[in-house]
This record gives sequence, C-alpha cells and structure tokens, in this order.
Amino acid sequence: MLEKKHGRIVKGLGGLFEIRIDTGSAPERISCRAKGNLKRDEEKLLVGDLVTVACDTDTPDGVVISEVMERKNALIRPPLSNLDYLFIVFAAAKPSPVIDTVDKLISIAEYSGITPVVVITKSDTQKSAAAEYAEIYRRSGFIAFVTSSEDGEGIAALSEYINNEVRDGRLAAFAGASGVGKSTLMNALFPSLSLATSEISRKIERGRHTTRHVEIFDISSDPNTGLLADTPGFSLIDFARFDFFSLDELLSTFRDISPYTGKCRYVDCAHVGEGVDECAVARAAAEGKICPSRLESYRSIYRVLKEKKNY
Ligand SMILES: Nc1nc2c(ncn2[C@@H]2O[C@H](COP(=O)(O)OP(=O)(O)OP(=O)(O)O)[C@@H](O)[C@H]2O)c(=O)[nH]1
Ligand SMILES: [Mg+2]
Ligand SMILES: [Zn+2]
Repeated sequence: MLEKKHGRIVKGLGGLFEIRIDTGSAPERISCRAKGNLKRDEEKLLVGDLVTVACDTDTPDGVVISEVMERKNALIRPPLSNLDYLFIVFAAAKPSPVIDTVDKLISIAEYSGITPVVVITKSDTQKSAAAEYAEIYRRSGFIAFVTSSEDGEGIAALSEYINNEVRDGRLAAFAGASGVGKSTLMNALFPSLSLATSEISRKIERGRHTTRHVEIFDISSDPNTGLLADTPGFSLIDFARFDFFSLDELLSTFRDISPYTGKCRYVDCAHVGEGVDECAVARAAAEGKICPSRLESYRSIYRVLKEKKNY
C-alpha cells in the first residue's frame, strides 16, 4: 500500500499531472490528479511544484496530489515554479530577436531570484550578429552562450555549464519565442531527450508552436544531475496586463544600470531622458558603460509601469 510520497510535478495536461517521485535512485513517474481543494483553483498547481502524493482509493488513479510545498518562485511565462536557472533563448536571425522581450525575461528572472543565462541560437545564420549580442550581455554582467545546433558551435561549452551548474536536482528552463530552436538545442545538448521540433514558417519567419506544453526532463539517469524544462514559445511579455513587479522594484532588476544610480543631480531622477549633466545613468551610457539596448529596455519597461501606477 502506498504511503505518502514526495515528488515534483513534471507535466500537467487537462488536470492530469505527472509526478517525478524522489526515490534517491532512478526516479519513478506516476500520473495522478489533484485533491478536490487543490483542483478548484487551477493556478494552485504549476509544473515545477514540489508536492506530496497520497493514497486515495476513491480516485481512478488510486493516488492524488494532497499537498503543495511553498514555492521559492513562480513564473507566468513560461508557467513554471521553483526554478534555479532561466536560459533565455533567442536566435541570431530567423526569427529576428526581440530584445525588449529578452530583457523583460531577464528582469523577471532577477526579480524572482532565478539566475538568467543568455543563449543565442542559429549562429550559423548570422555569425557577426550572434557575437555582437553575446558581447552586449557579457558586458552587462550576464553569462551568454553563442550556439548553433547546425554546426555545433557552443554546444560543448553550454553542455559543460549545465553539467557543472544544473546539478543535485536543480531546475533550469529554456524559454523564448517559438522557432528560435529551444527544443533543437536541448536535443543537441542531450540527444536522449528526442524532443519534437519543426521548421519555422518560411513566409512570416515565425515558429509553429511545436512544443505545446511545459515538461521537465532528467538530464541523465545519474541522480546527482539536474532537471531541464522545455517550454512552448511565446512572443509577448505584457507588463501592463500582468503584475510581475512594481515600478519601485524595476531598477534592482537591471544589474548593469543600478550601480550608477544615487549619483544623479535630483534624488527622484528616473533616468529616462534627463541629460548627462543631471543623470549619472545617462552619463554612464554616454561613456559606453551601459549598453544602449539595455537602457532602452529599462526605459520602455519604466514607461509601462509608470503609466500603470498613475492609472
Ligand atoms: N540554421 C539553424 N537552424 C536551427 C538551429 N536550431 C534550430 N534550428 C531550426 O529552427 C526550427 C525551429 O526549431 P525548434 O527547436 O522546433 O524551435 P522551438 O524554439 O523549440 O520552437 P517552439 O517549440 O515552437 O517554441 C527547426 O527547423 C530547426 O531545425 C540552428 O542552430 N541553426
Ligand atoms: Mg520547442
Ligand atoms: Zn538619473
């Protein structure tokens, strides 16, 4: 008879969840639903959640999720909890990068205490652009990888990073627009995953939303390794609609800009267009210490959050 077991939700579709049970050795996976009080509120359960599974002979599966542990963090897009790393993936070209979304994801990760890692894919299609993007993020204080699943560039380096960092049950997710090559990259890194991939639309150069749901995989059968999530592509992170964090918290999510604040002429300087004489951030940008695209992203999120606060 099944006693209570502890595990992690690794997949959830139509109210049916797959739980990876911690066994110490080869993890066991079981399917079950949630107990009544957890089921009512769909948002109560997320892939990534650490849960207790208990025996319940009244249910078709014989077991139910009876309890959810407190989360250390939770994301809306991709919908996942308890992340340690967020690999923010964009292609050097096809589809063209949307830097605004990349920087929003970085800010959300920073706010949530998740380590952001920048991954540029398809370097074979645009060598110089890929290197330039990596340079922007490295100069801004992030770890960035340039990869190509086509010619193999950067695969060994990224796989080494993952093997060193994403260990001991830690959880990392690949996130970014549809068609940037998240699943292809995960297959190149760990061929046993065999994730489905498909060509982007030639006409509009957009992905076809091949990955349809979030799912967490074991990196290997070695229990000391970690977990990786593949996620469906998305294009928009809407700060006007969702409350990721407030205006007052924005600066702390920009590790490359926050060190220059506090030295502006006016204490309430918003660093959104003041001149170099007044604003230390504008000065740092003019001296090349802050990358223009990062400052632009900061200002664009600032404007949205400011309007929301005034509303
Ligand atoms: N040239 C080139 N093509 C790539 C590379 N990586 C992926 N692709 C192609 O890009 C297309 C989309 O790849 P997927 O892995 O399905 O993209 P995805 O990010 O998982 O997309 P969704 O699941 O829809 O979010 C496929 O045709 C891949 O073969 C690469 O490094 N270089
Ligand atoms: Mg995919
Ligand atoms: Zn300023």
